[in-house]
Amino acid sequence: MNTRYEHISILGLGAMGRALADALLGAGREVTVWNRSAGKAGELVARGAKEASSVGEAVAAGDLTVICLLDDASVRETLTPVLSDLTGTTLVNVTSGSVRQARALAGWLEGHGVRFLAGGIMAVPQSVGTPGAFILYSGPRDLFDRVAPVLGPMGRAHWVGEDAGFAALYDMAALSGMYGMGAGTDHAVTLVHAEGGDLETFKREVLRPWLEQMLPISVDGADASASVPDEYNPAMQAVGLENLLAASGEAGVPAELAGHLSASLWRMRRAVANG
Ligand code: FVH
Repeated sequence: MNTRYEHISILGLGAMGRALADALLGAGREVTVWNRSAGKAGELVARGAKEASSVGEAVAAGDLTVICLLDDASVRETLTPVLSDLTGTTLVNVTSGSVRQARALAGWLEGHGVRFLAGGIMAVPQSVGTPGAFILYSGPRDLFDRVAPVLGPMGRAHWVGEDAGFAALYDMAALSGMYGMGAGTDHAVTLVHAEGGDLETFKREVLRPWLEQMLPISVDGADASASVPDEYNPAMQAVGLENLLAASGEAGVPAELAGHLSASLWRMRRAVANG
């Protein structure tokens, strides 16, 4: 197969779809856009994009279509009416969803003769196209190899396997890490604020350097069995977490904000109980 992917269509002009289209236009790609509701394409059209009046028109215009909608249900709702026109097209879905949704979507579309890649965006709209942004893809490696250079301006393309579910798997798991970190940092500043500490000083002089020191240890030491290495002394960690939870309660921080600490405490107690 020697399809040349020179013209890219984007379905979905939410914050992320607009950022993806903008990055592709900035790199000189030919871009056609479509959105369910009107009024979101103006700036992109001013920058050279074409606006399609229907999903079918958008898919037909592009050599490759990137789908960036709210969720799996909206992707299916959008593609179902044009299913018979999708045979022989190339679709890349970067809409967030579960692993099983991604596998089912791949099976459904490949069953209708679509060349399909699943994606997971490791960027926020304002970082799309910057050096730190990357996008996970899973599905056929040969298709990824052809598509990656074309979509590169959206974010560094990174293939994670033939299984269509893997982009979603790594995306969701990475988001779990991010939300865990966010829960910890939100709780940290709430505690400092509640006890009258200086937030700017705390963030700059304590939290950031501490987390920079701990990030590699935390990531490299992460363990799927939820066991705790002996050198971490789980009994000591459990006492420390109990103290931290007590300090949080004394300061009047809502218990819901300390849920991540309860999870860590559960893990330490389990390690102690398991010897
Ligand atoms: N924005 C972010 O920070 C994150 C970063 C990581 C990846 N996510 C995922 O990207 C998908 C799109 O996110 P978004 O930020 O563009 O989201 P919205 O701005 O809310 O835009 C949603 C678009 O989806 C369209 N849409 C919703 N429901 C339907 C439907 N039933 N049929 C057709 N289109 C639908 C919506 O259209 P409209 O409301 O303007 O008519 C927007 O185009 C998402 O999976 C994130 O998890 C972003």
